[in-house]
Amino acid sequence: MPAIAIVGAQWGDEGKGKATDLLGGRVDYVVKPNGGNNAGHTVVVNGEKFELKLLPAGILSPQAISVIGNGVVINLEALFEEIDGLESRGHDTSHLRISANAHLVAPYHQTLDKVTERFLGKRAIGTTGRGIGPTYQDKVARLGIRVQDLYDESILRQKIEGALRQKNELLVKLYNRRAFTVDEIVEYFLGYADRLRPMVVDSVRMLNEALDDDKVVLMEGGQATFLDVDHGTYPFVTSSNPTAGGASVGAGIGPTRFTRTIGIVKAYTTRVGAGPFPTELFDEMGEQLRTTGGEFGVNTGRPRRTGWYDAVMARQAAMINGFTDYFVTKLDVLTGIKEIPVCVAYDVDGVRHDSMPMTQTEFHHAKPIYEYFPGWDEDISGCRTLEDLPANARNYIAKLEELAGVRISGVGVGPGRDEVIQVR
Ligand code: 2SA
Ligand code: GDP
Ligand code: MG
Repeated sequence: MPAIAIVGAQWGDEGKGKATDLLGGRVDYVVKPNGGNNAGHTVVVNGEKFELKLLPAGILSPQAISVIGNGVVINLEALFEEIDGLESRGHDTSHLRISANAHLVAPYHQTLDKVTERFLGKRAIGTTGRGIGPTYQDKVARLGIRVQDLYDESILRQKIEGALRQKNELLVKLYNRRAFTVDEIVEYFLGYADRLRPMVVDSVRMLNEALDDDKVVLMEGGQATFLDVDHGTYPFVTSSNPTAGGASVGAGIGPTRFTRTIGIVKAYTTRVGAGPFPTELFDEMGEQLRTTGGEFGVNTGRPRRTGWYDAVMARQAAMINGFTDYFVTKLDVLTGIKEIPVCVAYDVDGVRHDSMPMTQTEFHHAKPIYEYFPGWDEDISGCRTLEDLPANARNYIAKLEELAGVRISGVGVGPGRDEVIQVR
């Protein structure tokens, strides 16, 4: 009954999509437990590139059932756009299931996301503008609209009336925007109801019964540990829990059923949006990582901020998620760098910290303390075992393993599905 979680260990875009795709061939269910169409996963299969946002990357594994879990917020327009996009490329999506308890992103959530960011000015979070935060806000405020509401029109109408009473007040009085009418929102949602209906399931029961039958269920986290609303660099975070605990809640699978939690970590670090980033590079090296690594948002196209690997974060993420193993991606991007710095601790106002400081103020003051490791020049994209790697690359991986205190079970050496070293 193995339930396995894949979790981003940094600020996202570590290559979770690729890791899921890689394991997807060997699992029975792939579940997205959190987030929405703010996520962006690029998966390259046989040279063909797929950019997934709302759909789990598992959708590319036809033998696995793909599930959008109860913890996800769904933009129906984006959902069908993605489904149509895949179908038009000859990819079957009939194995997609959607939780009746998942929440729906409404047009007013997207407007609110954008105007709130503008309102915050210099304090803006740098959200993806997809309405994710406002939808989760409504979920917690008990003003949310769920998938199942589409199938009871009178309930749907009542809920939308309730939500709009508050939203229109905000939009009109505070943000000087137009009010939404109940009819237009009801119409918007009902326009998708029939097409959605065959996919809607009691996903919690389905997944737990599958585990009872010894099926393998893989949870594919969106975003990442340091974007977690509880454990991340608050307030510069997303509005869900993209950690292993969040995967348990967002799929409705009890924590005792998890046998593995895999942290996906890049061999360097990136971040999109605002917030502290101790190892960030502002020089040509930062630009080199961005260009070589193709570090641009899948969803918004925004250039990602880049910096060196941060072992303090890796240890913290391992602790929060109880990682059983790490999968290090994009080692190939470091090829050609003479000496590779790795942040092993922070200097916070003259005091050394080997673990994450307690407060946000301290983290904002954290300066990286680096150790330097010799680089390599050889093309490593063809390596398939650790032994194939140049000695310095092998040494770099061994150091990351030692610093994180977690076994490294895989190393990415290129974007392709097969460009990976699986460590036995
Ligand atoms: P939001 O929209 O409310 O979730 O934004 C809040 C913060 O969370 C960050 N965030 C992300 N960071 C990295 N990657 C994400 N997905 C896309 C990708 C991003 C893109 O895979 O490339 O295309 O820009 C993602 N989603 C949310 C966000 O930047 C805010 O800092
Ligand atoms: P996710 O959000 O964690 O799924 O990651 P993204 O898909 O947003 O970003 C990761 C990017 O790195 C994608 O373009 C992947 O194709 C690419 N990628 C994943 N693993 C590797 C790797 O080992 N090497 C290289 N060069 N690219 C990789
Ligand atoms: Mg991404």
